[in-house]
Amino acid sequence: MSTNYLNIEDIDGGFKIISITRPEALNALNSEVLNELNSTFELLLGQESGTNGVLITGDGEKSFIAGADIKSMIGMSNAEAKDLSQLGQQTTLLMESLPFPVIACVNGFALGGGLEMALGADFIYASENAIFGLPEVKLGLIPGFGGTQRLSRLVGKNKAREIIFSGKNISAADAKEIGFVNEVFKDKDELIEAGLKTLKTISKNSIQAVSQAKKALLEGSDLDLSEGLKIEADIFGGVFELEDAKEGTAAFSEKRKPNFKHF
Ligand code: DAK
Repeated sequence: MSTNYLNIEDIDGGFKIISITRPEALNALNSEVLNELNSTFELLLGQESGTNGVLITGDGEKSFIAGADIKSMIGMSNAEAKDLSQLGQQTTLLMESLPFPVIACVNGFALGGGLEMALGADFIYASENAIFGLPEVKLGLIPGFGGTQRLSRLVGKNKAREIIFSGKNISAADAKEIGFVNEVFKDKDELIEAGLKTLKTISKNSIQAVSQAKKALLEGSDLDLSEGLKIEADIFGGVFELEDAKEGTAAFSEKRKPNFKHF
């Protein structure tokens, strides 16, 4: 697939680094970038894509994604704004449903739609220069790519209210303290190295099982505990149909390393 705004690097072991590359606008998301991300995620959704994990990052040092493209929103009609919002929401939904881990490696600005995109990954690593925020209310807007929904589920309603109502910038260290960044690294090189190391560690396990655990977490996240436990039991049952469960348990009893089927 040819892309104008994405640089997709294949890394040994079935990993990919997807870099958003629109330097003239600090990697802001216009509909072309969102469409390219959607097409890429749709391709990766096929199990035959041979992928065991993805890092999503922003090209260069200065910006992960500086938000939705503000200039392209000027004068938008109600219908156009809704279409853009649905396109961005679709991108984060596709990313969330990928059957392998996705880590957002945030370097520099992750504002507005940029933070919302990172929140669609499985978790977030950041470099020390990362700056997070949902400044939409400063523009007379509200977060439109899932920010009002995902951030509050992750950090609680009151913290989310403070972040969204104030539109303030949040440092990497504060984001870790609040709980939406897992780890902070010195610079972009260390950030990417750490992201790849984590993907490699995860891929020593059964990616089939990781994918099913991801599904259980996602499907159960909005339900009460008893409904969530039903989802977990269903998915747990389904895992026994998969080759890796047979291989993993057999390998344990035969005192050998499992030979998991990766995608
Ligand atoms: N959109 C378009 N262009 C952007 C941009 C953005 N979000 N951010 C930066 N740029 C462009 C700048 O306009 C500038 O272009 P030129 O003027 O040189 O042509 C270039 O990138 C470099 O930016 P600066 O010169 O401003 O660089 P600085 O280092 O001085 O400042 C900055 C960096 C990140 C602090 C600053 O650029 C800035 O404040 N950018 C805007 C950040 C922001 O407010 N982001 C949130 C955007 S709102 C919805 C759907 C989605 C959303 C809302 C509703 N529905 C449809 C309901 C989401 C909204 C957002 O994400």
